Amino acid sequence: MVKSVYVIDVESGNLQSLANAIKRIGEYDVKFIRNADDFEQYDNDIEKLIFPGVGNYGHFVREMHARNLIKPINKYIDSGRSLMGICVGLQAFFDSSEESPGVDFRGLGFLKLRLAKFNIHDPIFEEKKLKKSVPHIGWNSITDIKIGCNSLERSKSLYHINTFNKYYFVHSYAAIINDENKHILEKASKEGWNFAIARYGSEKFLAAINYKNFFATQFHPEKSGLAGLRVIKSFLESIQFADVDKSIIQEVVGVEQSLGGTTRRIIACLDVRSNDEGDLVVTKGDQYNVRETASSESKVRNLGKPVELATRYYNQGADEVTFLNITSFRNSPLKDLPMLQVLSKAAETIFVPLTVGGGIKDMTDPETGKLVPAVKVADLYFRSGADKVSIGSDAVTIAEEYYANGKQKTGKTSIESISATFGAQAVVISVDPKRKYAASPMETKMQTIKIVDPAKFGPNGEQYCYYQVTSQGGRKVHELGALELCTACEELGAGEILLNSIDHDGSNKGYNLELLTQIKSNVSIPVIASSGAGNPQHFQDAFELECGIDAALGAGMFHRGEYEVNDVKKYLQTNGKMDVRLDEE
Ligand code: 1PR
Repeated sequence: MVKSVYVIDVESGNLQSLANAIKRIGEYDVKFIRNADDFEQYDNDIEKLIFPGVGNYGHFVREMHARNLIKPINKYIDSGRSLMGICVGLQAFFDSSEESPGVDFRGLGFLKLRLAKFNIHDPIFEEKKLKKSVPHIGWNSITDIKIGCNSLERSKSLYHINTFNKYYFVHSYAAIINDENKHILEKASKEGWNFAIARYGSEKFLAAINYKNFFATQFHPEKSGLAGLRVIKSFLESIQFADVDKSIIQEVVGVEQSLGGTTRRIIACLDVRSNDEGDLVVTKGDQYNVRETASSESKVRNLGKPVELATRYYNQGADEVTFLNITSFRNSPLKDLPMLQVLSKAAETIFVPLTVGGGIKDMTDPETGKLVPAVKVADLYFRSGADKVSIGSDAVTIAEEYYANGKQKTGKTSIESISATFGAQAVVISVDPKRKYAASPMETKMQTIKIVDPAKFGPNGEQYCYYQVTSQGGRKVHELGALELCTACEELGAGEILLNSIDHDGSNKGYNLELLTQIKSNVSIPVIASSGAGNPQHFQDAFELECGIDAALGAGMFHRGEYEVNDVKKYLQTNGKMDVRLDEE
């Protein structure tokens, strides 16, 4: 008999993936509760209720109040039935958040904790003259599981959460354990609360909480691969404690954790476009030329089908999958945007974060002639299963206008509106820069890079260069540097940088390390190395940069079958002594 699982939906991000995860776990169907009336209608049937949330705490709590959900949720909990919170859903169990100060943003208050933002000036980063990337985006482990006042032995798990697997976190705020709230946590432990604790840099925070009939995770179990699916399954089957499967218990000698504690994140990227016959295919540029030869008459490289390849990379251990729609379908009616179908299908079988880019901006729906704001376009993608959207060309326009009007924020740009609604972590900026040589820094207003290796001097011996950004897939060059673009976008609320390099794209000669260093040394948000990876050593070169690259992306080398994703991870672990997620071996 198919059992129902109820999910509270306050329009806060990607619930499609959670529904897919629940269906993948067993014979369940998912029903959404959007307001008090829905609660009333289903109340007596509900045995398992999940409370997911993505993005902005204030938006989430405000919606809870606006939909009159506070009272029915409390009544449900008092009835002793099971409730699971996810991410902002966990945060709503607490009292308040620095993210949304003000009395009308009180949470459920089960614990009188106030959520705080991670500190970018974390001492263990500062001593290396680095800043900690915030949001905390990536795969991290649990350092300790407290059952009441005692630590759970490592061979046991709490709802299958254990200290060996890695879990996907994406948040800027957390219940950070500090001197002010230690007494609250100690009292709660004595009263029977259980806590899973993780660390990000030198800051320890609550990664999961459990008290009697409710349980919540700060990480996203629906995006944490098989390890995460086991957590949801344990909740649905009410398995609070269990032995850790022997296959999971692995101690790897000599591996060094990153400063933050997150693993080296490996992303598989699929550039998607329609071929000359109109089919959606995965392609790959060579310095952004996706045709088989230089001639524009030649065929578009066809490397496979988007969902098939993406699922293959997920099964190979990809920590994230990115789809870049490189020919935004300008004439496609909004509801028929081809990438929506790709994402819906991909989200059915891929349980790690999905990013989609290409055409994310205000658009006019050719069918209705109506202007559709970027935040609505993004919402369609989130509802189809995306966790992040990537903005390319529009970010260049926004940054140019931002500088032109004296760095005044309008609040109306795609970056600001999507970030404010879905959280900074949902907004990636895809940068398509092209090197420009300069004989001296005086030649340009942009910040230049001094070329150290004479073999890399310009054709006329230029010893400086800077990276001009392009839009429209490299076709339009702008008098704006990659650094200036990235700092503007960070100020406007972007949560991550996908740093491509047209010069290195498709070259198999390795990433553009000087560009990566310039950008990562000047922003406080995660930077993804992209373009040029041809072998596992290239990933290690990027992660060994002192600036602290957060993730690295590959495309061509995976599409051509030269390497699998886990080949890169095993190399990083054995050769680079780096901490990677190899949970699904
Ligand atoms: O401008 O917001 O509509 O977004 C368009 C998106 O499509 C941007 O993210 C832009 O980077 C991307 N794009 C546009 N044209 C191309 C092209 O190749 N002609 N893809 C393109 C650029 C960059 C990387 C690359 C990896 C791996 N691809 O994703 O695929 O660096 O390459 P590798 O084989 O070297 O590892 P908008």
